[in-house]
Amino acid sequence: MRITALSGGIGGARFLRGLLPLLGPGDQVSVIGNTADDIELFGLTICPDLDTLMYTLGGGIDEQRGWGRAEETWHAKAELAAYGAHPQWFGLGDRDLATHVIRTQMLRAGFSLSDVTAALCTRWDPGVRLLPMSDDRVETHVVVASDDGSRRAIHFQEYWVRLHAEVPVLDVVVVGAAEAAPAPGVLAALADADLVLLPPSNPVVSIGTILAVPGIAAAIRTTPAPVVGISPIIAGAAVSGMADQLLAGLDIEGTAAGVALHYGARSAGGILDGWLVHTSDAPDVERLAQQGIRAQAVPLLMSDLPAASAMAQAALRLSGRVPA
Ligand code: FO1
Repeated sequence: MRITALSGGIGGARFLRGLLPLLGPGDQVSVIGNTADDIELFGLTICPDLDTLMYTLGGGIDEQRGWGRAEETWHAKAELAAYGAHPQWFGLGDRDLATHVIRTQMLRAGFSLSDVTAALCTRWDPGVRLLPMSDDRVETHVVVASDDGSRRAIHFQEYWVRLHAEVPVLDVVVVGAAEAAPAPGVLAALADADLVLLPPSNPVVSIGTILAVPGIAAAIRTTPAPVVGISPIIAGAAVSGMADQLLAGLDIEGTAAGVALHYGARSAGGILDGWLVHTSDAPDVERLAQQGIRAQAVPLLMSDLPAASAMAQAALRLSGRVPA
């Protein structure tokens, strides 16, 4: 079975880590990773979601943070701060830096982000084909209100890491998306899939940014594969991260059903066939059925690997596709 998943960082990576043990030798997984979180710092190109997927599935992730490397040290960060280098709010660990150095070196040599990602994955062997959503530069900027009432756009990482998503969101702009092309293999991974999954990633800055790349949403709408998503919202709150604030800022209903309806039923021109909601959101199942989305209420708290596998199992069952 060929499974293709769209994914951001921590939530999507942990879900996929639960999916892989359910699969057999005849199954293969392609992951289309969000690159709109990417940021250039100290001359280095950093791809947080691709790295979180690669480290989580490759066994190098720091489990407590959910991002960056295990057994990390922060000497380079301290040295940069000692020089007064900015920004100092983004944590670049010593082990993690090697990934950014290799990536930047290869990009400067003319390799595409897809080539770089494949090269880095030969070390980490994540067990999936990890595809950037695009090889072109796409960057999420969040429009926030300034103290003097004016609006300003800041990089998503500044909004999230420096401001802890504590300022009201007026808009989210995915800079460069309209001019970007899907990376090689992305559209085929969707058209040729036996199953397309939307893990519980952030619907605005992870899944939404992937869908903003021209051609990708259409490929999901037209794939013969069933499309099944997992709600990142439980009882009206994001399990982690800042989805609540972003959904509110964009006037999208911040509930399990609200996110599903934002994606839309495929029968109504959207991208979803099925949607898993947490048991506490069981009332949403009927509401979604009336809108053409087949929903099911199962436990969605991804507290550990078995919980993630149970969620993945429920998604496979809901899709009607069981592994070989
Ligand atoms: N998240 C933080 O909250 N603080 C950080 O200092 C930080 C550094 C960082 C470095 C590399 C990397 O790959 C991810 C990093 N993240 C950090 C997480 C990152 O902001 C998020 O994982 C994604 O951008 C959102 O999913």
